[in-house]
Amino acid sequence: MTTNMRSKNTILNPPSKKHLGEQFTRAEVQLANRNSGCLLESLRHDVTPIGQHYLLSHFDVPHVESESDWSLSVCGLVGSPLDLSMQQLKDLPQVCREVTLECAGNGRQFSDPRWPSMPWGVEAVSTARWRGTRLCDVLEQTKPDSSVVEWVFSGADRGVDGGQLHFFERSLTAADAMSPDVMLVWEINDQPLPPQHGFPLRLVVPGWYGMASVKWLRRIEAIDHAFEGYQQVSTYQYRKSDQDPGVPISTIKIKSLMAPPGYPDWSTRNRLLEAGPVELTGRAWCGGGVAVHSVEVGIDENWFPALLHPANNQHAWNRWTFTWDAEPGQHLLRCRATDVEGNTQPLQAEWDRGGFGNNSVHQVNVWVETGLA
Ligand SMILES: Nc1nc2c(c(=O)[nH]1)N[C@H]1C(S)=C(S)[C@@H](COP(=O)(O)O)O[C@H]1N2
Ligand SMILES: [Mo]
Repeated sequence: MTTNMRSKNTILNPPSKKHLGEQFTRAEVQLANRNSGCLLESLRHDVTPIGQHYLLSHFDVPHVESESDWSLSVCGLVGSPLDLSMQQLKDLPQVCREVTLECAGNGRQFSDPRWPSMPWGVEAVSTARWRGTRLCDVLEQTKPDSSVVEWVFSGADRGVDGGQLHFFERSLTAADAMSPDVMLVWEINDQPLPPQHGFPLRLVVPGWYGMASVKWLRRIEAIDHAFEGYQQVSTYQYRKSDQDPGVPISTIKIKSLMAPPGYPDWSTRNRLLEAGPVELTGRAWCGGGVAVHSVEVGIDENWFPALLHPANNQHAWNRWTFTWDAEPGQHLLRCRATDVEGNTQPLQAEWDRGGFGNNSVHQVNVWVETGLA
């Protein structure tokens, strides 16, 4: 961001942010009520039902009555700028893909001390069937200049963070934007996008953490330098300390979750199970075009190989299953995935200043009894 832009949009008395301890604040609970995680039982679906897909919107959901009110402008360092209606976009060749999205802040509540932001547990991950058109085809139509370094994607939502008033904007390098995987999307699970998921148009960047998939997309601009907007450089960086300039967050790390077995205890979500054989199941996924290699299930201190089922496509999660002969008593169940490059989920969360990229293992507390009626 230029000095000029920074001073223009700087708020004089921004709310201060400090790391938090054990107690959750009212502000965090308010964010948690606006932004929901997937229901863990929905992990049994290959495609997360609409309404159970996790949700993360930083500012207000823009008010858009009709897609006829919308157009996408593609501008900047291009020979032929475009202004496309939704109908013109829908007339382009369509692609439909199942893609697993995960929020980079998933697992933040386990980081100690914790950054004041959306206090995700483990649930900020889902898989949807997205329909749209390839971004690269649209970009190529504009005859981009050879000086283009990045493409900036602007959402219609605007708000304050870190004392800066800004639209939600993210960039991709010219090479990443031209990947045939990246989609301009208007449908989720065969329905028009609901308002909260980006109606009428969003970007979906398979294999990347969710922040790259800009919702309410209304402008794409070609620029000849690295974009320095707030959501690009001031946040979404892995940082070891307040002073650390950070490493940009991009693709999704190897991770897995378990669909909690048995019956939930209402307030703790701990699980009650009947003794005997029980099929444990869950999902494992990894971004950046790297496949999942294997999943292990932890029963107390022992680890066992799970059966890994093929994914529906390269951007969607895998299902895993494991049959456990549950014995009476209390147990800790865990799952741990490894990718084909040999990266394995850590047992403990690695601390990050913003609480990003926590891919530590999922833990489920169960108690097993005999003779449940
Ligand atoms: N315009 C806009 N796009 C956005 C966001 C946002 O706040 N505004 N949130 C991002 C983040 S952080 C995530 S994880 C995903 C979540 O997408 P979903 O709410 O459809 O699940 O959207 C991304 N795209
Ligand atoms: Mo996110």
